[in-house]
Amino acid sequence: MTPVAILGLGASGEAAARLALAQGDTAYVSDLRTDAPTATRGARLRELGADVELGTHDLDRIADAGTVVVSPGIPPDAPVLQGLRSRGRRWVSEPEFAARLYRGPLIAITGTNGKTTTTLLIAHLLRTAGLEVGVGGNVGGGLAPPASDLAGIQPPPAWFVLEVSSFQLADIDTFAPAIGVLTNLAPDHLDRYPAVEAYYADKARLFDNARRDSRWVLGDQPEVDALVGDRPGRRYVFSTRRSEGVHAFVRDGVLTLNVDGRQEPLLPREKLPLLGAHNAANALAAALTARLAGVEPEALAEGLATARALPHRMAPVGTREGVLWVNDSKATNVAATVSAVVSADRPVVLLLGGTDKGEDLAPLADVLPGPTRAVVCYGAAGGRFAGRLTEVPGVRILEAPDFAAAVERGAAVAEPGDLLLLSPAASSFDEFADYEARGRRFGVLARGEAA
Ligand code: UMA
Repeated sequence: MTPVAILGLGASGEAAARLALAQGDTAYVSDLRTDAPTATRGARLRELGADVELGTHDLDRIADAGTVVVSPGIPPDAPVLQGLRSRGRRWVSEPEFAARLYRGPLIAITGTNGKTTTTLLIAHLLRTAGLEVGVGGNVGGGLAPPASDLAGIQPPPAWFVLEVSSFQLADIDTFAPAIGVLTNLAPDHLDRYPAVEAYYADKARLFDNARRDSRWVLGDQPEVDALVGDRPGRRYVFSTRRSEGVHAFVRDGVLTLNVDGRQEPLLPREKLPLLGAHNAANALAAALTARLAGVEPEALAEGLATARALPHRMAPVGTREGVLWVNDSKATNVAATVSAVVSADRPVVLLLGGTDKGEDLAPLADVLPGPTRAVVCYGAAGGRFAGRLTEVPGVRILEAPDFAAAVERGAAVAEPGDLLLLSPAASSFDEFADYEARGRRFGVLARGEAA
């Protein structure tokens, strides 16, 4: 019998296999893909002693394994999972597998939006207070490792901080955070779930192993409240909408906590280096969580003041002639750009364009002109974007043939105090390898480094 069978050989499958091998177990790892990145991962694992099979899943062997670990990208209706189900075999997600081996308390963060920012900010606040932290999970993008890579940290850190997705929560069993954070809920992943209720039900599994001493940090939203229901544990609510009856809020423009009846003002909202209204909520969630983990208000204030935006997500990259250049190149769809526009607290010159994915622009048209002084449409999508948005009363549309011309045009019409915001609502492939290359180019132009 193989002790551990791992389904899927992406980042989490590879990490889970390494962890199994480090525990002295043998591991059978299989993935339907045979492409070069998967083969490279497979070769790495074989060198460590794993049994790797690409192009198929050996159902008999998997069903016979001691533990079956499933990657989050494998949907519940995948034939291999149907096969296991029909044999009455259960499986676990990768964070469940990993967290069983953690020797230290766990903070788990989930929610539809803001979970990566909140996760990394919690880690930053704990570290600012001098605590050792193992941070990772669903984070992705090379910003932090999968859950399994944290299990081997020696000596164990003071806190494990894990972002967990609904896909990962779906297959937990004993997973029990000391502090669980649910940032907010909104419909998402409807390509995988039959209905939003099923998505929320997986999120609700965060509370499966709730105990009286569990602590829950919750967004101020009826849906969140309903999801917690009557689970045990103490509840702490953060809110950007009210300051009464909640534990983290903005009062007189200051991010403030009140966990045990005492107000603790932390930092003026405007001194938070993270742009946008949604980041005030993320900062409140993170500060509240770190406070519950024992961090003093002074260290929280210092940590909030030194927080940094994630690369290519509402990241300030330079100031020229009083205009703040903001790189939100990760906004490759309409929803992401809408959230950037509505979060702006000053006039915006918006750079919009790239490869047209054919998305409906109505949600963007609905929030324009909003804070925009002008919208520069460029690249392959530029013509359609300009045509659609010109219909919106009060929007000033400019057009440019390509990215460089759009940046130049935008910089020319922006006035001191404005944001020049690259939040393109489209992918970048007409001119760049990916959104990161586009964002880097914007940074180079912001700093005036271009030839
Ligand atoms: N596969 C099979 N058999 C099948 C179906 C799929 O073998 O029947 C294989 C695929 O070929 C693929 C693997 O299974 O190689 C699935 O890999 P994966 O998609 O789980 O990829 P990972 O690299 O392990 O990344 C996952 C998360 N991805 C998803 O949840 C889709 C990453 O989250 C996460 O960072 C990583 O684990 C480490 O924990 C990314 C994400 O987009 C960032 N998450 C979603 C989100 O945040 O909204 C949920």
